[in-house]
Amino acid sequence: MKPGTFFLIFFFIVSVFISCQAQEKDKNTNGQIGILPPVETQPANTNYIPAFEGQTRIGGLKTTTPYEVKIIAEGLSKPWSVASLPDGRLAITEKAGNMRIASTEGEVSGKITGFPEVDDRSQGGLLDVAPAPDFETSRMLYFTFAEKKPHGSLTAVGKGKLSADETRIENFQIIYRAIPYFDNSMHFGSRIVFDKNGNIFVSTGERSDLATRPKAQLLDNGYGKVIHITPEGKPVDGNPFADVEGALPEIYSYGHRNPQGLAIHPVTGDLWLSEMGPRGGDELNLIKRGRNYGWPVISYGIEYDGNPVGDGITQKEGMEQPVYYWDPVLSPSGMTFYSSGIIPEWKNNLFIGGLSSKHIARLVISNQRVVGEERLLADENQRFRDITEGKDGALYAVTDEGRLYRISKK
Ligand SMILES: [Ca+2]
Ligand SMILES: [Ca+2]
Repeated sequence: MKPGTFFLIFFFIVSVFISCQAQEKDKNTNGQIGILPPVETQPANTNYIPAFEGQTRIGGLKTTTPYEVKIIAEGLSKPWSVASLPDGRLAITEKAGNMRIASTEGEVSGKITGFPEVDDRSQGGLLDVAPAPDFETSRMLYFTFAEKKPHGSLTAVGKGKLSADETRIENFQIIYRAIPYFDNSMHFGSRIVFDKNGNIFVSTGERSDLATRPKAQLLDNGYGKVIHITPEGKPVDGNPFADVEGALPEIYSYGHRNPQGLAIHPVTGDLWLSEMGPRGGDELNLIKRGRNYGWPVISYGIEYDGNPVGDGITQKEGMEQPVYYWDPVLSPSGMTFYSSGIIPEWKNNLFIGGLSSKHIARLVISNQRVVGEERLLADENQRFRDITEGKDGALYAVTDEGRLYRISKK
């Protein structure tokens, strides 16, 4: 064989191998990989080094499918959560302590009441809502809220039945409390998702105070945790710390700061969580049973006053790395995976509402890593508090300013 022929064959084999690799990637990401410059162009707060390539400032990408953005309702009062009901309508909580139901055309109901008193100062209030998996027959809805007592507040989970005339939540029952009570109005988390067995994951915050923050690392309390409970509020059998002396049996993961986003991947079933960092260090985490997510020992952020958090370290043995982090900021709140085929390039992408960043982050995820990032609705100048997938394959998002958006195929 002439050397020239040899090299031709060699290059042929290499190029077949490369194209197979590319096809493999296509399957996982619908062909979407960030090849544009990263969407973040602002200087970072820190010069911390990522633990692996692509952990922050991944390549950017841009949706090619034409889509339209519509404000379908305005004037909501600090909506905190939006969730799709089985009939396609949207359940929306308002922070002061009531719910509303909106149609996908944006007709909004009156106030739906029947909740206990909530601590709606600052970051508290009536927070997340999720319909029970059997909502169509049971009409049960699950909520998180900041429960108010004379001696303080905490993140609580409650449930109640939507009345036939849809004006009240009947027989509201508190099924879980992330103890102890603490008298401030910060870092309550919190989101609820149902797993495939009908049990509930709930994220809770560490209440922000320097006195409460270390509790995120301790297993004797409900601060800075992912909690795994039954629909009755009991620890799920087989939880990781059930046999650990002094540990709360409902804890599933720990070491979280203020997780306001929680979603299950529609194909892999993986549980993903977003949490607010301090200055810098907003995180996206893949939640695994019994793991420690590091706060406040490791962080890619700094204190608001510019000092390091703790020892100023980003990695430690026995503590999980975020899959992705933002510095300076996303301020991640509610999030959802997109599972519909209506906009095929969005299938299995993660959409996260950004508060102070004022956009929706679209992340393409492949093999448990972020491989592309896009900013959506960045011209709207809104704090995006929650986003959900509609039964119609559109995305619906609520903002602190009171808007309900519909983002759908043109
Ligand atoms: Ca939601
Ligand atoms: Ca962390």
